[in-house]
Amino acid sequence: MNEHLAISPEVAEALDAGVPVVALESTIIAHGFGYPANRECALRSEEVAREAGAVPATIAVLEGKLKVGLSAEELEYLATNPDIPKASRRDIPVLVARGADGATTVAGTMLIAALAGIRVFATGGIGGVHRGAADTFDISADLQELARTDVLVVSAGAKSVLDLGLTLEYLETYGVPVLGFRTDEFPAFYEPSSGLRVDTRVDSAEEAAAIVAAKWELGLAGGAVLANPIAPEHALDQALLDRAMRTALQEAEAADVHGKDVTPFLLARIHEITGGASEEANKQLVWSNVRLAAEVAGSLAGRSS
Ligand code: PSU
Ligand code: MN
Repeated sequence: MNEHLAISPEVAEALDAGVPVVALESTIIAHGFGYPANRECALRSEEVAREAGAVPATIAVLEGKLKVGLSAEELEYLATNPDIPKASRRDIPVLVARGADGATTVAGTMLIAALAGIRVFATGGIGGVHRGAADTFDISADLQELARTDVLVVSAGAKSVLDLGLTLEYLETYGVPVLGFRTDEFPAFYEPSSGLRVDTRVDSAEEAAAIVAAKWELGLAGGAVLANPIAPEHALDQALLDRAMRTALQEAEAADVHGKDVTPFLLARIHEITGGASEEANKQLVWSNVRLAAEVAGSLAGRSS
């Protein structure tokens, strides 16, 4: 066991007993929503995992420890301190050495989940290739993490503020399977479809579990994306969304926002411009992803017993 890991007793017991465990990230808590929506999203996510038969393991770096499974107080601390920095792969050694706090991104959460032996992780949306990346080189470290770390990430696709076509190309190049859950298209977070096809459609949690199990049995390192479209009744109005995205992208450019600040800036502006409608959609899609992740984790646990 890694000396920097601090796994909660409940998660450790579940892992020992082969009970399904679902990892959850903390950037979404510190930077994905305002308070108290972030707290509600995080607490309800844990509840949804439990209702679906899995133990939730929310992941963050606290006082230099890689925490797997947080207390209610720790969740509250993350929800009320937006100053806690995003923690991706490159940041984690710095935080550990300094005994500092970090809210883990998809990349950061995946690598800590893998250290703890957790194979399934639910989030809202993954990072991706940003529009204009040919000039800025802004490609989320989430994609490289998917290429190297053995964790299945359940997400509602990615936001169309990103270049979704290039994001899929990148994942293809790095050998990351992208599975559409009951869809032939890659979902665009607030919208069930993006107009871009995925090559593999799965219609059940078992099918997704069988594919990642096969990948890892073959010794093929790296993760996979299970792309779960937002339910149509929770999807955002297309015109409102287009307007919000356009404005947010223009403002980011005008304000010269760079690096790890880009994604939180865009998310916050979209939430503001859509007047909370996107926040509700965001919560609903996260909970749907947690439910599906718990089912896949259950199916994987069943396969290995
Ligand atoms: N996309 C969302 N919501 C989020 C994020 C992305 O719709 O909260 C967060 C995730 O934690 C993701 C991170 O891993 O942003 C990606 O940041 P960057 O683009 O800086 O890699
Ligand atoms: Mn970036």
